[in-house]
Amino acid sequence: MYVASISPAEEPVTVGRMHAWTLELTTADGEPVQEADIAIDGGMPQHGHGLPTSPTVTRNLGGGRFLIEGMRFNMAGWWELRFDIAGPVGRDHVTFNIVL
Ligand SMILES: [Cu+2]
Repeated sequence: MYVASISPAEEPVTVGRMHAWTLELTTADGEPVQEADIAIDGGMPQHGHGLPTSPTVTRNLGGGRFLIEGMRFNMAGWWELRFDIAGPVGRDHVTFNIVL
């Protein structure tokens, strides 16, 4: 239902540090999502553990952009980041894969 992209506030993303990300969301027809309830989950599929922190959306930056704070990766490897999005056109989810 949505087109989502994420970008870190700082690059490179390093292991062990807290970092912020921006999630950018539009509907499938390209309209920026102005309001949404967004839950964040994730973990390392090869290790069977979740995220070491509980990142949350801390600010709606407007224009379909949402600030996510409290993210930390405590080891190198393959991480999944899952976003559960309840917005104007319904509820959907997206998973990003990140290799550190
Ligand atoms: Cu791990």
